[in-house]
Amino acid sequence: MIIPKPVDFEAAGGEFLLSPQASVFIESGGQSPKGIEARLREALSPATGFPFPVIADRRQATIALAHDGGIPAEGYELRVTAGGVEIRARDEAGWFYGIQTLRQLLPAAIFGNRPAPGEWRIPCGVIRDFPRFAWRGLMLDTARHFFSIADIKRFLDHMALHKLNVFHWHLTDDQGWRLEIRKYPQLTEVGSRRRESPKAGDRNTGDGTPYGGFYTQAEVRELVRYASERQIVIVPEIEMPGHVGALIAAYPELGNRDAPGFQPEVRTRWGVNPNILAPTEEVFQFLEGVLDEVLELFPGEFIHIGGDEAPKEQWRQSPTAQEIRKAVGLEDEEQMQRWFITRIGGFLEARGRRLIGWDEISEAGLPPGAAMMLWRDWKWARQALAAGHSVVMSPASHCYLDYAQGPIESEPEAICGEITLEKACAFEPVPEGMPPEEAARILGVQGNVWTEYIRDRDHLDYMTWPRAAALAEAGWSPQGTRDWVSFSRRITHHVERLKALGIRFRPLDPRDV
Ligand code: TNX
Repeated sequence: MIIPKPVDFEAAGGEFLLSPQASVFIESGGQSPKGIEARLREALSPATGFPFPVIADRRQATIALAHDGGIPAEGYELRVTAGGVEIRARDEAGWFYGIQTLRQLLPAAIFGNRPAPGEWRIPCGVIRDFPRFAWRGLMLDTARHFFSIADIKRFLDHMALHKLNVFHWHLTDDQGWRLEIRKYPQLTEVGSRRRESPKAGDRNTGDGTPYGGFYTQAEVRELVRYASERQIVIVPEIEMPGHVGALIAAYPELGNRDAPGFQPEVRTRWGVNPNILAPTEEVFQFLEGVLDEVLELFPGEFIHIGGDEAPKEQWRQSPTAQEIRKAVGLEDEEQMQRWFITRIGGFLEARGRRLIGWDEISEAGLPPGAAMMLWRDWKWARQALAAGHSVVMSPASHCYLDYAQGPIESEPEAICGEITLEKACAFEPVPEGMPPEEAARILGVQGNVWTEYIRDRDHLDYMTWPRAAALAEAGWSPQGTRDWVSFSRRITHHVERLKALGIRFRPLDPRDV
Protein backbone atom coordinates (compact mmCIF):
# COMPACT_ATOMS: atom_id res chain seq x y z
CA MET A 1 0.00 0.00 0.00
CA ILE A 2 3.00 2.25 -0.53
CA ILE A 3 2.90 5.50 -2.51
CA PRO A 4 4.90 6.04 -4.63
CA LYS A 5 4.95 2.38 -5.56
CA PRO A 6 8.34 0.79 -4.87
CA VAL A 7 10.40 -0.95 -7.52
CA ASP A 8 10.26 -4.31 -5.83
CA PHE A 9 8.51 -5.72 -2.76
CA GLU A 10 8.78 -9.25 -1.40
CA ALA A 11 6.51 -10.07 1.51
CA ALA A 12 7.98 -12.63 3.91
CA GLY A 13 5.06 -13.27 6.29
CA GLY A 14 5.08 -12.34 9.94
CA GLU A 15 5.43 -8.98 11.60
CA PHE A 16 7.86 -7.01 13.69
CA LEU A 17 6.44 -5.20 16.69
CA LEU A 18 8.02 -1.82 17.52
CA SER A 19 8.42 -1.40 21.25
CA PRO A 20 9.03 1.66 23.44
CA GLN A 21 12.63 0.45 23.81
CA ALA A 22 13.28 0.59 20.06
CA SER A 23 16.71 2.04 19.29
CA VAL A 24 18.60 3.16 16.21
CA PHE A 25 22.07 2.46 14.85
CA ILE A 26 23.61 4.71 12.20
CA GLU A 27 26.64 3.32 10.42
CA SER A 28 28.42 6.63 10.07
CA GLY A 29 29.02 6.69 13.84
CA GLY A 30 25.81 8.50 14.70
CA GLN A 31 26.80 11.42 12.48
CA SER A 32 24.96 12.49 9.40
CA PRO A 33 25.21 15.79 7.62
CA LYS A 34 21.47 16.27 7.39
CA GLY A 35 20.49 14.92 10.78
CA ILE A 36 18.97 11.62 9.71
CA GLU A 37 18.34 10.62 13.34
CA ALA A 38 16.19 13.71 13.79
CA ARG A 39 14.26 12.84 10.63
CA LEU A 40 13.69 9.32 11.89
CA ARG A 41 12.33 10.62 15.17
CA GLU A 42 10.09 13.11 13.38
CA ALA A 43 8.67 10.21 11.38
CA LEU A 44 8.16 7.74 14.20
CA SER A 45 8.18 9.44 17.61
CA PRO A 46 5.14 11.75 17.70
CA ALA A 47 2.53 9.00 17.19
CA THR A 48 4.31 6.18 19.03
CA GLY A 49 5.62 8.34 21.84
CA PHE A 50 8.85 6.26 21.70
CA PRO A 51 12.18 8.11 21.95
CA PHE A 52 14.30 6.09 19.45
CA PRO A 53 17.73 6.72 20.99
CA VAL A 54 20.80 6.28 18.78
CA ILE A 55 23.06 3.53 20.13
CA ALA A 56 26.58 2.43 19.16
CA ASP A 57 26.05 -1.34 19.05
CA ARG A 58 24.54 -2.47 15.79
CA ARG A 59 23.50 -5.87 17.12
CA GLN A 60 21.44 -4.28 19.87
CA ALA A 61 19.66 -1.82 17.57
CA THR A 62 16.06 -2.19 16.40
CA ILE A 63 16.50 -0.03 13.32
CA ALA A 64 19.91 -0.05 11.62
CA LEU A 65 20.89 2.43 8.92
CA ALA A 66 23.74 0.89 6.95
CA HIS A 67 25.90 1.93 4.00
CA ASP A 68 25.79 0.01 0.76
CA GLY A 69 27.60 1.42 -2.25
CA GLY A 70 25.85 -1.07 -4.55
CA ILE A 71 22.46 0.65 -4.24
CA PRO A 72 21.51 3.34 -6.80
CA ALA A 73 21.54 7.02 -5.82
CA GLU A 74 18.59 7.93 -3.58
CA GLY A 75 17.63 4.25 -3.46
CA TYR A 76 17.39 1.97 -0.46
CA GLU A 77 16.87 -1.59 0.58
CA LEU A 78 14.50 -1.99 3.50
CA ARG A 79 14.55 -5.35 5.25
CA VAL A 80 12.05 -6.11 8.01
CA THR A 81 12.54 -9.39 9.87
CA ALA A 82 11.41 -10.78 13.20
CA GLY A 83 14.68 -9.36 14.56
CA GLY A 84 14.21 -5.76 13.46
CA VAL A 85 14.61 -3.32 10.61
CA GLU A 86 17.58 -2.60 8.39
CA ILE A 87 17.77 0.19 5.83
CA ARG A 88 20.73 0.06 3.46
CA ALA A 89 21.60 2.93 1.15
CA ARG A 90 24.54 4.54 -0.61
CA ASP A 91 23.56 8.07 0.42
CA GLU A 92 21.61 9.89 3.07
CA ALA A 93 18.70 10.46 0.66
CA GLY A 94 18.34 6.67 0.45
CA TRP A 95 18.15 6.37 4.23
CA PHE A 96 15.63 9.18 4.29
CA TYR A 97 13.42 7.50 1.67
CA GLY A 98 13.76 4.15 3.41
CA ILE A 99 12.41 5.81 6.55
CA GLN A 100 9.47 7.27 4.58
CA THR A 101 8.60 3.80 3.29
CA LEU A 102 9.00 2.26 6.73
CA ARG A 103 6.51 4.79 8.04
CA GLN A 104 3.99 3.74 5.40
CA LEU A 105 4.36 0.10 6.47
CA LEU A 106 2.98 1.11 9.88
CA PRO A 107 -0.70 1.84 10.58
CA ALA A 108 -1.90 5.20 9.19
CA ALA A 109 -2.04 6.59 12.75
CA ILE A 110 1.77 6.86 12.61
CA PHE A 111 1.19 10.06 10.64
CA GLY A 112 -0.54 11.74 13.57
CA ASN A 113 1.30 14.30 15.66
CA ARG A 114 0.48 12.99 19.12
CA PRO A 115 0.73 9.59 20.83
CA ALA A 116 -1.97 7.25 19.52
CA PRO A 117 -3.12 3.98 21.08
CA GLY A 118 -2.52 0.66 19.37
CA GLU A 119 0.32 -1.57 18.37
CA TRP A 120 3.00 -0.59 15.93
CA ARG A 121 3.38 -3.66 13.73
CA ILE A 122 5.51 -3.74 10.59
CA PRO A 123 5.02 -6.55 8.03
CA CYS A 124 8.18 -8.56 7.36
CA GLY A 125 9.68 -8.44 3.90
CA VAL A 126 12.22 -6.78 1.67
CA ILE A 127 11.74 -3.65 -0.41
CA ARG A 128 14.26 -2.64 -3.03
CA ASP A 129 13.59 0.79 -4.37
CA PHE A 130 15.08 3.72 -6.25
CA PRO A 131 13.67 6.62 -8.28
CA ARG A 132 12.96 6.61 -12.00
CA PHE A 133 13.79 10.32 -12.30
CA ALA A 134 16.14 12.65 -10.44
CA TRP A 135 13.71 15.63 -10.65
CA ARG A 136 10.45 15.06 -8.80
CA GLY A 137 9.07 18.49 -8.28
CA LEU A 138 6.24 20.66 -7.12
CA MET A 139 6.00 24.34 -7.93
CA LEU A 140 4.26 26.76 -5.61
CA ASP A 141 3.27 30.23 -6.82
CA THR A 142 3.75 32.57 -3.87
CA ALA A 143 3.41 35.69 -6.03
CA ARG A 144 -0.32 35.61 -6.77
CA HIS A 145 -1.04 34.62 -3.17
CA PHE A 146 1.44 34.71 -0.35
CA PHE A 147 2.05 31.67 1.83
CA SER A 148 3.89 31.96 5.13
CA ILE A 149 7.21 30.21 5.77
CA ALA A 150 5.33 27.92 8.17
CA ASP A 151 2.88 26.97 5.40
CA ILE A 152 5.75 26.30 3.01
CA LYS A 153 7.54 24.11 5.56
CA ARG A 154 4.39 22.09 5.91
CA PHE A 155 4.19 21.84 2.10
CA LEU A 156 7.82 20.61 2.06
CA ASP A 157 7.06 18.03 4.77
CA HIS A 158 4.25 16.63 2.65
CA MET A 159 6.45 16.61 -0.45
CA ALA A 160 9.19 14.73 1.37
CA LEU A 161 6.95 11.93 2.48
CA HIS A 162 6.02 11.35 -1.15
CA LYS A 163 9.73 11.32 -2.07
CA LEU A 164 9.40 14.57 -4.01
CA ASN A 165 12.74 16.35 -4.07
CA VAL A 166 12.51 19.66 -5.97
CA PHE A 167 10.61 22.66 -4.65
CA HIS A 168 10.27 25.17 -7.47
CA TRP A 169 9.53 28.45 -5.74
CA HIS A 170 7.71 30.98 -7.93
CA LEU A 171 8.81 34.17 -6.20
CA THR A 172 8.06 37.00 -8.61
CA ASP A 173 5.25 37.89 -10.96
CA ASP A 174 3.06 40.74 -12.17
CA GLN A 175 1.05 40.75 -8.94
CA GLY A 176 3.93 40.66 -6.45
CA TRP A 177 7.68 40.47 -5.86
CA ARG A 178 8.23 38.32 -2.79
CA LEU A 179 12.01 38.04 -2.30
CA GLU A 180 14.05 40.56 -0.34
CA ILE A 181 16.95 41.86 -2.45
CA ARG A 182 19.27 44.04 -0.37
CA LYS A 183 20.65 45.97 -3.31
CA TYR A 184 17.18 46.94 -4.56
CA PRO A 185 14.90 47.55 -1.56
CA GLN A 186 12.06 48.96 -3.67
CA LEU A 187 11.45 45.51 -5.09
CA THR A 188 9.76 44.53 -1.86
CA GLU A 189 8.87 48.00 -0.53
CA VAL A 190 6.82 48.73 -3.63
CA GLY A 191 6.69 45.46 -5.54
CA SER A 192 5.41 43.20 -2.76
CA ARG A 193 2.15 45.12 -2.38
CA ARG A 194 -0.86 45.45 -4.60
CA ARG A 195 -3.81 47.76 -4.21
CA GLU A 196 -6.33 44.96 -4.41
CA SER A 197 -6.96 41.50 -5.83
CA PRO A 198 -9.72 40.07 -8.00
CA LYS A 199 -12.78 39.29 -5.95
CA ALA A 200 -13.41 35.68 -5.05
CA GLY A 201 -15.92 34.30 -7.56
CA ASP A 202 -15.76 37.40 -9.79
CA ARG A 203 -12.39 37.68 -11.49
CA ASN A 204 -13.06 40.99 -13.27
CA THR A 205 -13.95 43.00 -10.17
CA GLY A 206 -11.52 44.19 -7.51
CA ASP A 207 -12.01 43.33 -3.84
CA GLY A 208 -10.72 46.72 -2.66
CA THR A 209 -8.37 45.14 -0.12
CA PRO A 210 -4.61 45.84 -0.20
CA TYR A 211 -2.55 42.66 -0.30
CA GLY A 212 1.13 41.95 0.21
CA GLY A 213 3.96 39.98 1.77
CA PHE A 214 7.55 38.98 1.14
CA TYR A 215 10.28 36.69 2.44
CA THR A 216 13.38 38.08 4.14
CA GLN A 217 16.75 36.64 3.23
CA ALA A 218 17.06 35.18 6.73
CA GLU A 219 13.76 33.33 6.23
CA VAL A 220 14.90 32.08 2.84
CA ARG A 221 18.18 30.75 4.25
CA GLU A 222 16.28 28.94 6.96
CA LEU A 223 13.88 27.44 4.42
CA VAL A 224 16.74 26.29 2.18
CA ARG A 225 18.28 24.51 5.17
CA TYR A 226 14.95 23.00 6.21
CA ALA A 227 14.36 21.73 2.67
CA SER A 228 17.82 20.26 2.34
CA GLU A 229 17.41 18.30 5.59
CA ARG A 230 14.41 16.72 3.89
CA GLN A 231 16.38 16.00 0.70
CA ILE A 232 14.64 18.79 -1.19
CA VAL A 233 16.45 21.27 -3.42
CA ILE A 234 14.84 24.66 -3.89
CA VAL A 235 14.83 26.05 -7.43
CA PRO A 236 13.98 29.75 -7.19
CA GLU A 237 12.16 31.38 -10.07
CA ILE A 238 12.82 35.01 -10.98
CA GLU A 239 10.61 35.86 -13.95
CA MET A 240 12.05 37.69 -16.97
CA PRO A 241 11.61 39.33 -19.42
CA GLY A 242 7.79 39.14 -18.94
CA HIS A 243 5.61 38.69 -15.85
CA VAL A 244 7.50 41.66 -14.40
CA GLY A 245 4.64 43.98 -13.45
CA ALA A 246 5.78 44.20 -9.83
CA LEU A 247 9.44 44.76 -10.74
CA ILE A 248 8.58 47.57 -13.15
CA ALA A 249 6.27 49.19 -10.60
CA ALA A 250 9.25 49.32 -8.23
CA TYR A 251 11.79 50.46 -10.85
CA PRO A 252 9.85 52.00 -13.81
CA GLU A 253 13.11 52.95 -15.54
CA LEU A 254 13.61 49.24 -16.30
CA GLY A 255 10.44 49.12 -18.41
CA ASN A 256 9.93 50.33 -21.97
CA ARG A 257 9.01 53.86 -20.97
CA ASP A 258 8.87 55.04 -24.54
CA ALA A 259 6.31 52.42 -25.57
CA PRO A 260 2.78 53.82 -25.94
CA GLY A 261 0.48 53.08 -23.00
CA PHE A 262 3.38 52.16 -20.68
CA GLN A 263 1.83 51.83 -17.24
CA PRO A 264 3.92 50.59 -14.35
CA GLU A 265 1.86 49.05 -11.54
CA VAL A 266 1.74 45.96 -9.39
CA ARG A 267 -1.08 44.26 -11.23
CA THR A 268 -4.44 43.75 -9.55
CA ARG A 269 -5.88 41.32 -12.10
CA TRP A 270 -4.68 37.91 -13.30
CA GLY A 271 -3.71 37.05 -16.86
CA VAL A 272 -0.95 38.09 -19.20
CA ASN A 273 0.38 41.64 -18.78
CA PRO A 274 1.94 43.75 -21.58
CA ASN A 275 4.90 44.83 -19.44
CA ILE A 276 8.25 43.41 -20.45
CA LEU A 277 11.73 44.47 -19.36
CA ALA A 278 13.58 46.90 -21.61
CA PRO A 279 16.46 45.18 -23.46
CA THR A 280 18.98 47.71 -22.12
CA GLU A 281 22.38 47.31 -20.48
CA GLU A 282 20.91 48.93 -17.37
CA VAL A 283 18.37 46.10 -17.13
CA PHE A 284 21.03 43.40 -17.47
CA GLN A 285 23.12 45.05 -14.76
CA PHE A 286 20.08 45.15 -12.51
CA LEU A 287 19.16 41.52 -13.12
CA GLU A 288 22.73 40.45 -12.48
CA GLY A 289 22.59 42.35 -9.19
CA VAL A 290 19.41 40.48 -8.28
CA LEU A 291 20.84 37.13 -9.38
CA ASP A 292 24.05 37.69 -7.37
CA GLU A 293 21.93 37.67 -4.22
CA VAL A 294 19.74 34.81 -5.47
CA LEU A 295 22.85 32.68 -6.04
CA GLU A 296 24.05 33.40 -2.52
CA LEU A 297 20.73 32.27 -1.07
CA PHE A 298 20.08 29.19 -3.20
CA PRO A 299 22.97 26.75 -3.59
CA GLY A 300 21.22 24.38 -6.06
CA GLU A 301 22.37 23.84 -9.64
CA PHE A 302 19.31 25.27 -11.39
CA ILE A 303 17.99 28.82 -11.47
CA HIS A 304 14.58 29.28 -13.10
CA ILE A 305 14.26 32.50 -15.07
CA GLY A 306 10.62 32.12 -16.13
CA GLY A 307 10.54 33.30 -19.74
CA ASP A 308 6.86 32.44 -20.28
CA GLU A 309 4.14 34.64 -21.68
CA ALA A 310 6.34 37.62 -22.57
CA PRO A 311 4.34 39.77 -25.02
CA LYS A 312 6.65 41.50 -27.48
CA GLU A 313 4.40 44.47 -28.26
CA GLN A 314 6.35 46.96 -26.12
CA TRP A 315 9.62 45.90 -27.77
CA ARG A 316 8.01 46.42 -31.15
CA GLN A 317 6.78 49.86 -30.21
CA SER A 318 9.66 51.22 -28.16
CA PRO A 319 12.16 53.20 -30.29
CA THR A 320 14.90 52.36 -27.77
CA ALA A 321 14.20 48.63 -27.97
CA GLN A 322 14.16 48.79 -31.77
CA GLU A 323 17.48 50.66 -31.83
CA ILE A 324 19.05 47.96 -29.65
CA ARG A 325 17.57 45.22 -31.81
CA LYS A 326 19.12 46.70 -34.93
CA ALA A 327 22.44 47.48 -33.28
CA VAL A 328 22.79 43.88 -32.07
CA GLY A 329 21.64 42.62 -35.48
CA LEU A 330 18.56 40.68 -34.33
CA GLU A 331 15.97 39.83 -36.94
CA ASP A 332 12.88 40.14 -34.79
CA GLU A 333 11.59 40.31 -31.22
CA GLU A 334 11.57 36.53 -30.80
CA GLN A 335 15.30 36.57 -31.52
CA MET A 336 15.58 39.38 -29.02
CA GLN A 337 14.04 37.19 -26.28
CA ARG A 338 16.53 34.45 -27.18
CA TRP A 339 19.40 36.97 -27.02
CA PHE A 340 18.10 38.21 -23.65
CA ILE A 341 17.87 34.72 -22.14
CA THR A 342 21.24 33.71 -23.63
CA ARG A 343 22.93 36.60 -21.88
CA ILE A 344 21.42 35.58 -18.52
CA GLY A 345 22.30 31.94 -19.20
CA GLY A 346 25.92 32.95 -19.77
CA PHE A 347 25.95 34.88 -16.50
CA LEU A 348 24.68 31.83 -14.61
CA GLU A 349 27.00 29.43 -16.39
CA ALA A 350 30.03 31.54 -15.50
CA ARG A 351 29.01 31.06 -11.86
CA GLY A 352 28.62 27.31 -12.17
CA ARG A 353 24.84 27.24 -12.41
CA ARG A 354 22.32 26.20 -15.04
CA LEU A 355 19.44 28.15 -16.46
CA ILE A 356 16.02 26.58 -16.74
CA GLY A 357 12.95 28.33 -18.15
CA TRP A 358 9.40 27.69 -19.38
CA ASP A 359 9.05 26.25 -22.88
CA GLU A 360 8.57 29.68 -24.51
CA ILE A 361 12.34 30.15 -24.22
CA SER A 362 12.73 27.42 -26.82
CA GLU A 363 10.60 29.08 -29.48
CA ALA A 364 13.51 30.86 -31.13
CA GLY A 365 15.92 28.07 -30.14
CA LEU A 366 17.18 27.34 -26.64
CA PRO A 367 20.43 28.98 -25.61
CA PRO A 368 23.34 26.53 -25.29
CA GLY A 369 23.22 24.53 -22.07
CA ALA A 370 19.75 25.74 -21.07
CA ALA A 371 17.19 23.31 -19.67
CA MET A 372 13.50 23.68 -20.35
CA MET A 373 10.31 23.13 -18.42
CA LEU A 374 7.50 21.92 -20.63
CA TRP A 375 4.02 23.23 -19.85
CA ARG A 376 2.26 23.62 -23.22
CA ASP A 377 2.41 21.40 -26.31
CA TRP A 378 4.66 18.32 -26.06
CA LYS A 379 6.18 19.28 -29.41
CA TRP A 380 8.37 21.77 -27.53
CA ALA A 381 9.76 18.93 -25.41
CA ARG A 382 10.39 16.73 -28.45
CA GLN A 383 12.24 19.57 -30.16
CA ALA A 384 14.37 20.47 -27.15
CA LEU A 385 15.25 16.85 -26.37
CA ALA A 386 16.18 16.17 -29.99
CA ALA A 387 18.45 19.22 -29.89
CA GLY A 388 20.26 17.79 -26.85
CA HIS A 389 18.65 19.82 -24.05
CA SER A 390 17.35 18.58 -20.71
CA VAL A 391 13.63 18.89 -20.06
CA VAL A 392 11.36 18.74 -17.02
CA MET A 393 7.88 17.53 -17.96
CA SER A 394 5.06 19.53 -16.40
CA PRO A 395 2.38 19.67 -19.10
CA ALA A 396 -0.72 21.65 -18.18
CA SER A 397 -2.76 18.70 -19.45
CA HIS A 398 -1.81 16.54 -16.44
CA CYS A 399 0.36 18.51 -14.03
CA TYR A 400 -1.53 21.75 -13.36
CA LEU A 401 -2.81 21.47 -9.85
CA ASP A 402 -4.71 24.74 -10.16
CA TYR A 403 -7.17 23.05 -12.55
CA ALA A 404 -10.43 21.73 -11.08
CA GLN A 405 -10.46 18.08 -9.99
CA GLY A 406 -13.91 17.30 -11.36
CA PRO A 407 -16.65 19.07 -13.27
CA ILE A 408 -15.86 22.74 -12.68
CA GLU A 409 -19.43 23.60 -11.57
CA SER A 410 -19.18 21.19 -8.67
CA GLU A 411 -15.68 22.20 -7.53
CA PRO A 412 -14.47 25.29 -5.65
CA GLU A 413 -13.45 28.18 -7.93
CA ALA A 414 -10.53 27.14 -10.14
CA ILE A 415 -8.82 28.57 -13.18
CA CYS A 416 -10.44 26.01 -15.46
CA GLY A 417 -11.16 22.31 -15.62
CA GLU A 418 -10.36 19.52 -15.46
CA ILE A 419 -7.61 17.26 -14.15
CA THR A 420 -9.05 14.40 -12.17
CA LEU A 421 -6.95 12.17 -9.94
CA GLU A 422 -7.27 9.45 -12.56
CA LYS A 423 -5.91 11.80 -15.21
CA ALA A 424 -2.95 12.81 -13.02
CA CYS A 425 -2.32 9.10 -12.44
CA ALA A 426 -2.32 8.47 -16.20
CA PHE A 427 0.54 10.92 -16.72
CA GLU A 428 3.44 9.24 -18.52
CA PRO A 429 6.28 11.72 -18.92
CA VAL A 430 8.18 9.98 -21.71
CA PRO A 431 6.48 10.49 -25.09
CA GLU A 432 5.71 7.28 -26.90
CA GLY A 433 8.31 6.14 -29.41
CA MET A 434 10.99 8.54 -28.21
CA PRO A 435 14.55 7.31 -28.87
CA PRO A 436 16.14 6.24 -25.56
CA GLU A 437 19.01 8.73 -25.81
CA GLU A 438 16.48 11.55 -26.01
CA ALA A 439 14.27 10.13 -23.26
CA ALA A 440 17.38 9.96 -21.06
CA ARG A 441 17.50 13.75 -21.14
CA ILE A 442 14.12 14.03 -19.43
CA LEU A 443 15.13 15.20 -15.97
CA GLY A 444 11.79 14.32 -14.45
CA VAL A 445 8.30 15.53 -13.65
CA GLN A 446 6.69 18.38 -11.83
CA GLY A 447 3.25 19.46 -10.62
CA ASN A 448 2.53 23.19 -10.64
CA VAL A 449 0.35 24.94 -8.10
CA TRP A 450 -0.51 28.34 -9.53
CA THR A 451 -2.38 30.32 -6.94
CA GLU A 452 -4.58 32.89 -8.63
CA TYR A 453 -7.59 31.13 -7.09
CA ILE A 454 -5.87 29.56 -4.08
CA ARG A 455 -5.95 32.02 -1.23
CA ASP A 456 -5.16 30.00 1.88
CA ARG A 457 -3.55 26.88 3.28
CA ASP A 458 -6.68 24.72 3.37
CA HIS A 459 -7.41 25.36 -0.26
CA LEU A 460 -3.75 24.75 -1.11
CA ASP A 461 -4.09 21.34 0.56
CA TYR A 462 -7.29 20.66 -1.37
CA MET A 463 -5.77 21.43 -4.77
CA THR A 464 -2.45 19.68 -4.13
CA TRP A 465 -3.55 16.39 -2.53
CA PRO A 466 -4.07 13.68 -3.47
CA ARG A 467 -3.18 14.59 -7.08
CA ALA A 468 0.45 15.35 -6.18
CA ALA A 469 0.71 11.78 -4.84
CA ALA A 470 -0.13 10.52 -8.34
CA LEU A 471 2.50 12.81 -9.88
CA ALA A 472 5.04 11.68 -7.29
CA GLU A 473 4.43 8.15 -8.47
CA ALA A 474 4.95 9.21 -12.11
CA GLY A 475 8.31 10.62 -11.04
CA TRP A 476 9.43 7.74 -8.85
CA SER A 477 7.96 4.39 -9.92
CA PRO A 478 9.17 2.33 -12.89
CA GLN A 479 7.41 2.76 -16.20
CA GLY A 480 4.94 -0.03 -16.79
CA THR A 481 4.31 -0.80 -13.11
CA ARG A 482 1.89 2.04 -12.58
CA ASP A 483 -1.79 1.86 -13.38
CA TRP A 484 -5.05 3.27 -12.13
CA VAL A 485 -6.30 -0.03 -10.69
CA SER A 486 -3.24 -0.35 -8.48
CA PHE A 487 -3.09 3.34 -7.61
CA SER A 488 -6.77 3.68 -6.75
CA ARG A 489 -6.52 0.71 -4.42
CA ARG A 490 -3.51 2.17 -2.65
CA ILE A 491 -4.82 5.73 -2.55
CA THR A 492 -7.87 4.71 -0.50
CA HIS A 493 -5.42 3.69 2.25
CA HIS A 494 -3.15 6.60 1.61
CA VAL A 495 -5.85 9.18 2.27
CA GLU A 496 -6.06 7.83 5.83
CA ARG A 497 -2.43 8.92 6.20
CA LEU A 498 -3.23 12.33 4.71
CA LYS A 499 -6.09 12.61 7.22
CA ALA A 500 -3.81 11.75 10.13
CA LEU A 501 -1.45 14.47 8.92
CA GLY A 502 -4.26 17.01 9.03
CA ILE A 503 -4.16 17.63 5.27
CA ARG A 504 -7.45 19.04 3.94
CA PHE A 505 -7.16 17.01 0.74
CA ARG A 506 -9.91 16.66 -1.83
CA PRO A 507 -11.98 13.58 -0.93
CA LEU A 508 -11.81 10.73 -3.41
CA ASP A 509 -15.56 10.86 -3.59
CA PRO A 510 -16.63 14.51 -3.52
CA ARG A 511 -19.90 13.53 -1.83
CA ASP A 512 -17.78 12.87 1.29
CA VAL A 513 -17.01 16.58 1.82
C1 TNX B 1 0.14 30.15 -17.26
S1 TNX B 1 2.29 28.14 -16.83
C2 TNX B 1 1.19 30.71 -16.56
C3 TNX B 1 0.98 31.22 -15.20
C4 TNX B 1 -0.46 31.06 -14.77
C5 TNX B 1 -0.95 29.71 -15.20
C6 TNX B 1 -2.32 29.38 -14.71
C7 TNX B 1 3.09 29.42 -17.05
C8 TNX B 1 4.47 29.23 -17.32
N1 TNX B 1 2.48 30.63 -17.00
O1 TNX B 1 1.40 32.55 -15.13
O2 TNX B 1 -0.52 31.19 -13.39
O3 TNX B 1 -0.95 29.67 -16.61
O4 TNX B 1 -2.64 28.04 -14.95
